[in-house]
Amino acid sequence: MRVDIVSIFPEYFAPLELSLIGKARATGTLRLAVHDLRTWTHDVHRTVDDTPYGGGPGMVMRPEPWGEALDALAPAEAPPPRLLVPSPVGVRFTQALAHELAAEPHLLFACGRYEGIDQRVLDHAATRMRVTEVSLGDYVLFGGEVAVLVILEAVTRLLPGVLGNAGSLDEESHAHGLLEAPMYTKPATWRGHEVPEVLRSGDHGRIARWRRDESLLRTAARRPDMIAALPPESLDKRDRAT
Ligand code: 6GU
Repeated sequence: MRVDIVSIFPEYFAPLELSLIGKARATGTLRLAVHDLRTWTHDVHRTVDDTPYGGGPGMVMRPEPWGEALDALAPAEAPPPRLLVPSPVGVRFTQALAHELAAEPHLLFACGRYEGIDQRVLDHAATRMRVTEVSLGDYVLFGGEVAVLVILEAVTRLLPGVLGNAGSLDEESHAHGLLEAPMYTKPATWRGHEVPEVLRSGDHGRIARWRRDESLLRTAARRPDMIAALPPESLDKRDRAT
């Protein structure tokens, strides 16, 4: 997968050298480039923002540098990337969207700051490529940079070969619309707290049932919205009893 990121703070992306994302880059699974939006300014002050039409607080990112950046990174003659614009007015980022993005050959992230990017940049880009404004949740960040780190981490771990144990993708929280059961490792007793007996029993049927029950109880307590969204046929008779 190819990923381009445009931001006025390229330094935010230093952590993408680390850990499994760094490894995915080193092996070529992820071809990532970070670009400074000010590359596409031409005045001495390298201005990227101006006051909003119609008034109001804050500043808006001017369209010209963004237009040139998108022309350079998504040239008309090449297959268009999918443009992602992190924003609190975007669609909610979910595991389902992470899977969808992991199947794209080329993602282009446009990080806005201040009160956002001039709307015409998105409207014009939409005439040439798929544009998706994405939000992490119902709160406001200073800008899109941290959101891109979150989205890229969720997407990169879904790319083939990135996770050592692909089975963990199937069992994890959100894979089946439920939160995962609690996990334990050795020692069996620690500071007076015991690992549940069933997990030490070696009875795989009982263990699977216990994990399913814990998963349902946890999800019902913490995320009743996820229980409400479950297709009824995904619950068996034992589940309903839980
Ligand atoms: Cl993606 N960007 C900004 N600026 N704020 C947010 C967000 C994104 N998601 C939640 N709040």
